[in-house]
Amino acid sequence: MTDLKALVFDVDGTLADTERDGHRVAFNQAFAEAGLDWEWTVELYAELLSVTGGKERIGYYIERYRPAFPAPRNPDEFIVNLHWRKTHFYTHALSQGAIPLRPGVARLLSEAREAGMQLAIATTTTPQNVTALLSATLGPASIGWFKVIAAGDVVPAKKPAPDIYHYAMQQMDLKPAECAALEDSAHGARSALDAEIPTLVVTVNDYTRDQDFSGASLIVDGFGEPHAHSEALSPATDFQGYVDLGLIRHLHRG
Ligand code: XBP
Ligand code: MG
Repeated sequence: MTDLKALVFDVDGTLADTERDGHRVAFNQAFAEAGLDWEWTVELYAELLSVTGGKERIGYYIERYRPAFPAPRNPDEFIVNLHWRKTHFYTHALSQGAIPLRPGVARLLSEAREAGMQLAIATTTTPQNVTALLSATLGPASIGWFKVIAAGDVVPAKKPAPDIYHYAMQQMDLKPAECAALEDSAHGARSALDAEIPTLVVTVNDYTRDQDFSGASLIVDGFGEPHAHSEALSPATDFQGYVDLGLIRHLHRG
C-alpha cells in the first residue's frame, strides 16, 4: 500500500469558480479595450472552454467565429498581447475580492497542512493568476504552502494532456500512486488520469456538470462543509456530505 503524500489541486473551477464571472469577463474587457466588438457570452464561453489555455482559446475563437478578421502582421504577438491585457483585468478583479474560494477549499488545505501532506497546483492558467487568487483569498503567505505551482506554459501541452501533472510530480519527486488529484472538468480529469494518478475527486460546476468523468474516484457538486453538505453525484456511496482528508485517504486506499 503506497502512502498518500500529496494533494494536487487544479485551480479554475476547483479552488474557485473563476470562469464565468472572472476569466470570461476579463476576456471581454480586453477585447473592448482593444476596440474589438467581440463578446464572449456565458453560453458561448461554455463552448470556448473546450479549448484550454486563454491564448489558445482566443486563437480558436478567431478561426471559428471571426474568419474575416484581418490577420495581424504578427498573429502570435497580437494574441499574446491581448491575453496579457486579459490577465491584467483578471488579476485586478481578483485583487478586489471578486472571486471567493469554493466552500471547503480552505478547510481541506488546512487539514492537509496539519497532516504534513504536500500541496501542489496543476493548472492551465498562468502562474500570476494563481498567485493573485491565493493572495486575494488566503493571503500572500499561502503561495508558500504549495511545493510546486505548475501552471500554464511551463509545459508544452496543456490539459487534457498529462504534462502538467507529470511536471508537478517531478518537482515534488513523487510517484503518481503517492498523489491524489482534485479537478473540476473532463479535460482536467483526463490529464490527471493519464498521468496515472489513482485518486481523483471531481467537484463539478455549472460548466462541467454534464461532462464525462470516467475513472474518477468520487464526483461531487462541491467539497462541502460539515455544516453545509454537498452532494455525491457518483459513485452513490455513503457520502458524509463533505470532502475531507479522511475521505480522500479512504478513496486512495481503494
Ligand atoms: C482552466 C483553463 C484556463 C482558464 C483561463 O485552467 O483552461 O485557460 O480558462 O486562464 P484549469 P488563462 O486547468 O485551472 O482548470 O487565460 O490564464 O489560460
Ligand atoms: Mg479546472
